[in-house]
Amino acid sequence: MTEVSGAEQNRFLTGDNATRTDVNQAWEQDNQAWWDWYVSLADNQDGEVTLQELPPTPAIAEPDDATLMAELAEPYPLTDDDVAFFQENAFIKLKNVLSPGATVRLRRELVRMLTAEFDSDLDGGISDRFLSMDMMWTTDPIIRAYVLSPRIAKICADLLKVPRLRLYHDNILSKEPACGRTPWHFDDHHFPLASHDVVTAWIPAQAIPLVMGPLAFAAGMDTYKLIEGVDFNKFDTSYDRTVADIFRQSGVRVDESPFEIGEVSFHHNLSFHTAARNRTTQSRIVLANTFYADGARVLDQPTMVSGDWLKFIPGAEPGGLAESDMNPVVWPPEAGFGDPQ
Ligand SMILES: O=C(O)CCC(=O)C(=O)O
Ligand SMILES: [Fe+2]
Repeated sequence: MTEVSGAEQNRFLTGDNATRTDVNQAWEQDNQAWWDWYVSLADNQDGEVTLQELPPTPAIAEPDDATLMAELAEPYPLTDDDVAFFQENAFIKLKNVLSPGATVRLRRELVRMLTAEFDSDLDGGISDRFLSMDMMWTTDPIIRAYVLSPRIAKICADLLKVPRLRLYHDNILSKEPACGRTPWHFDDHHFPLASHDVVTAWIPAQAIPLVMGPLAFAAGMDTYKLIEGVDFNKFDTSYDRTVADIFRQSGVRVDESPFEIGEVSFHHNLSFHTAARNRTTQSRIVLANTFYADGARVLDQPTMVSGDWLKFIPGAEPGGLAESDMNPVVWPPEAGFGDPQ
């Protein structure tokens, strides 16, 4: 075991995670502490931060429960070109996955949960942090509808070209005003799954203009290979900086574009992605749901970069099947989606 010098320490790490330089150990804190640590690995050399006030969202009527359920079950008109784009680029952004009303309702529901959890108003009540909540589908019927949505699950299954998909986890993510960049990474590094049939539906709960820091993707299913020789440093911003330099030098195309209301992105676990600072006075709220092909196994040696993954696959063993009551099959959908709980 290598001891770390004072200069290498990261104030968000504790215990073994702080004193060892490698990552081959369990994460020792909760998943909120994981995010606090993780965003501290982003290179933020952008000087003084001034926050922009966005125009108010136009009044949009919200769907009632039955209308919402019907919308979340309705198939999306995904084309063969969409599937080919995803298979080539490792991500795709699709418009009108949610209606404006379903997006506004999602934001209201997520704000309700975040406000209760963090005991503070959003949109400026908390500054500079990346807030996270997960497993809310198990207790909240409305979030459950968005997480288990057959509309979204079918898009994911078709993009991966797999017949059966399970839920890994839901993740409510709120990048608060002034919170800095999300470091460059690919989720293969995060999920303890021995599979490349893994996709995340990143569902914004409002439009995301550039100034709010939309998720941005390096194009290419093989682009991650450019990074294979780069050591991950768990203490500082060097990994993020090195990845950005390599992509710049290699001329990798990065899609950093705004999200319209209702637009959703889907990224493969081999997709490298990042997001800029939130330079607005509004929280950038997203529901990010991750799915994997039924039959996937857990890695032989999950690392601390997977956070508290046993919360998402309780009872799973390293090397064993990734399958628990917390990983329902979302595609094909269970009969009765939308029935009252
Ligand atoms: O929301 C972000 O900035 C990062 C999210 C992310 O990396 C993911 O959902 O895989
Ligand atoms: Fe990610």
